[in-house]
Amino acid sequence: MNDLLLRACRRQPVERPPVWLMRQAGRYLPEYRAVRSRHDFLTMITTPELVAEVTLQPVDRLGVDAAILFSDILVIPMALGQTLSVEEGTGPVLDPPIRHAADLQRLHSFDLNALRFQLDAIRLTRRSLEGRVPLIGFTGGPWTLASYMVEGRSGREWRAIRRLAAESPETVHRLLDRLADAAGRLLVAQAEAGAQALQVFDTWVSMLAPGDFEVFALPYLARVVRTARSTGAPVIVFVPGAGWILETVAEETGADVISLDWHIPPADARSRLAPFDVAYQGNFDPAGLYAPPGTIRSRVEAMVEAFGSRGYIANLGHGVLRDTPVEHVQEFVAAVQSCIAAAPLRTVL
Ligand code: 1CP
Repeated sequence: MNDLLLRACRRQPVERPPVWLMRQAGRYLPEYRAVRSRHDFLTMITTPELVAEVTLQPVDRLGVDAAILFSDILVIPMALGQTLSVEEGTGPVLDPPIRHAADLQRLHSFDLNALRFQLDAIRLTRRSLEGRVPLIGFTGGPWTLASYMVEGRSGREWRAIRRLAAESPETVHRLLDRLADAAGRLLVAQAEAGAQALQVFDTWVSMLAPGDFEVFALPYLARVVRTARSTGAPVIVFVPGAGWILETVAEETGADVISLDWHIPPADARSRLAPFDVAYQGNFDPAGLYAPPGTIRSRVEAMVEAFGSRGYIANLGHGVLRDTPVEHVQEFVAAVQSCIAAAPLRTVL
């Protein structure tokens, strides 16, 4: 098996850095749009055969070094009793939203049986992959999941959850506690079903002020990572916008890999994370993939050079944008894969 990803997560030597892309299965791929035109999003993520098919699309088309399960972080709110719909234009909607302490009583207790479709999909996808590349499982971070559950949809200001956190912090803590439990249990079940690495997406933590980050986000995220690490699978943490608190995230979560957005220069991330036993992933600006292929190649080479060879996974700083030309994504992958691991002597610590 191509185990470059797993070795890089553990900071073991690699011949070259592994590469995959967040949102590598999605709208920019014509073969994804073909499946999506026949099925709605919910049918796709709840039908193991369709999950396996779409998860393998970028592996076949791009030759990436990892597959990520085609699913969504919002399956947890679904399992807790909110209705999820994904609409063209508006994005995901969760109904009814949580707005008061009393709304928590309507939630179901978390039962993995409600997400059997996802675990079945992992088993089937592993069989379809036939050991070509490792399969990554994932969940949302508690703060991000709570944000969608309270807002009921994607927010720009995320006023509903920030208001609830200010007016009734104990309500938000009760919700976060349940979400940390659910996310941790789901990741353990994913690993048992065959996921070989686990990523936690805490996408919306950046809306929090520093003090609130430490109260509402970090302890719950850390709990999820600790639970997931008990499986032995490496855990990747993605907290975009948290460049200012990188060391705290590494130290408090104990993650194996920190996934970085493009606001942080690679050399800066490396020197700040050097005291921790942690690998890093990222951090190409997704909009940089609109550039001509020659420019993509030189920027990728500079990124790989700056990150160094040990404990580095090439990726974007966030998901692939939906109108990215496929050939440009192919150039990104090919450019990483033609890099030879830099000699250890060039590693600057
Ligand atoms: O075709 C469509 O209309 C569906 C669009 C779509 C897709 C392709 C949604 C709805 N989810 C997904 C798949 C998805 N979501 C994956 C699959 C694996 C892969 O990366 O290829 C993953 C890992 C996610 C995770 C996810 N969902 C996150 C965290 C990552 C991130 O981008 O920050 C978030 C925030 C979501 C919520 C969500 N679900 C769907 C959309 C469009 C969104 C984002 C909404 C928003 O911007 O607030």
